[in-house]
Amino acid sequence: MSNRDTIVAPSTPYGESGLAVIRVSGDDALINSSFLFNNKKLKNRYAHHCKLYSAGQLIDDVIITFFKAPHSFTGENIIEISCHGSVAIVNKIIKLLIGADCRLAEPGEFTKRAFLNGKIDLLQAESIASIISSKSEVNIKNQQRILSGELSNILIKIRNDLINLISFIEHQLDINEEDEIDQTSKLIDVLTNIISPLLKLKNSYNRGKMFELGIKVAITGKPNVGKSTLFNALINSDHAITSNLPGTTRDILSSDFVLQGVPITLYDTAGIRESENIIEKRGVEKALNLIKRSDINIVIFDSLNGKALNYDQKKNILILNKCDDLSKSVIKKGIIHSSIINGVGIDTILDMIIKKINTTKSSSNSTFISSFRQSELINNSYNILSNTLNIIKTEMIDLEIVSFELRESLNDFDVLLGKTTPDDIINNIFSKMCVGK
Ligand SMILES: Nc1nc2c(ncn2[C@@H]2O[C@H](COP(=O)(O)OP(=O)(O)OP(=O)(O)O)[C@@H](O)[C@H]2O)c(=O)[nH]1
Ligand SMILES: [Mg+2]
Repeated sequence: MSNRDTIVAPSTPYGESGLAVIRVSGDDALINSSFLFNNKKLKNRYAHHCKLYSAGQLIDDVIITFFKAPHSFTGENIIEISCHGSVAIVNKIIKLLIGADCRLAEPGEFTKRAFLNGKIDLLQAESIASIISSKSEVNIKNQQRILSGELSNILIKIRNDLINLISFIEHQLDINEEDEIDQTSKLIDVLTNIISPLLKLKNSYNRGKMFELGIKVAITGKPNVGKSTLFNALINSDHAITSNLPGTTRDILSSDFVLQGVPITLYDTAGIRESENIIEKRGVEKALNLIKRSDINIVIFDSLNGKALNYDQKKNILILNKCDDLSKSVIKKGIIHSSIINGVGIDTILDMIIKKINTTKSSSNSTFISSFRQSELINNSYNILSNTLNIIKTEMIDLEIVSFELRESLNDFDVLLGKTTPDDIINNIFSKMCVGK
């Protein structure tokens, strides 16, 4: 157990609310806070109804729960005070605790202590931060899997396999040359098995990032094809101005909604055409830029005015609009025929967005990574291991070099799990969390 000082912070946001929770953590949490509840004896993991007094004045009627170390979130003694959600009451209780040798917790310090006390590893700590900030059900589901240790277990298994492989190679290095048997095919097999789950994780990053941050869907096309009309229909509001004058939309408009648990940011853009008007020109530049950054582009063509062009259908959803004689939308040659103004085709377009998302989340039942830190380390170790495998396959191998490379990669796993992560990186991870987490 550590002898860290006692920290205190509200764990719920400041403001008017039914309840607010204040958390106190440290070896001395009980000693430092017991004056508040008249030194009442607290049973472990039991909700106690108490009245808090200061200088004979009632502060609030509260529920106090005591979590005895080491079976608490931080691994230290924790006191959780559930009071009425008034800023004045929360401030008063915190002020009194600070006067009794507690100090205000830094952002993420409770989670940092859980990490430092070995309750969770760094991947699990990162998943807590992601869960708190996430609006995406798919991401939350994945982060909960990481929090329960799924990603850690995959990486621990790869790390153990690497250690065994290194031991095997070091043993080979100790054997006399005349007793040596060619182990190349064994090395290739073992290393291939180590690399395979790593490659899966490496490839999951783009998908993971998309589910954590949401998916950008841009509505694009020539002027007057009905982009803003579709934008309004999809978000069910008259947010964008529509008119029969080509060049109505100039700036990019955006709106957020959630589709099957995935957060979507939908963008309406300026119609793309050559223009002498400096403002319209700027709008077209912005639209072209957005097309590059978006995950999905809805490209609209006007059936009354020109033909749908052949676009790549991987990232694009193609729509031929103003097919006003249709009672139901049809899809011909991969192009949705719609009459957006009459509400025909909206459902088909939404279905198509879901279909595109689902192809990208094809294996959403397996754990995916969404953190840049994790992705960089996994990429690095993947590159080292696959280069080493190629060398073993193609050249006369020098086992000393192989062993050196494997150790390099081993280091990435230790940093990933937080075993040897530099302090500044650890501080950076926790400081991004909120106070009280
Ligand atoms: N007939 C018909 N008209 C439509 C349909 N959808 C939109 N319109 C009309 O087409 C005109 C242009 O629609 P907008 O949504 O403003 O087109 P836009 O692509 O955003 O145009 P810009 O902002 O100028 O690029 C408006 O008068 C709409 O009412 C449709 O399905 N059928
Ligand atoms: Mg428009």
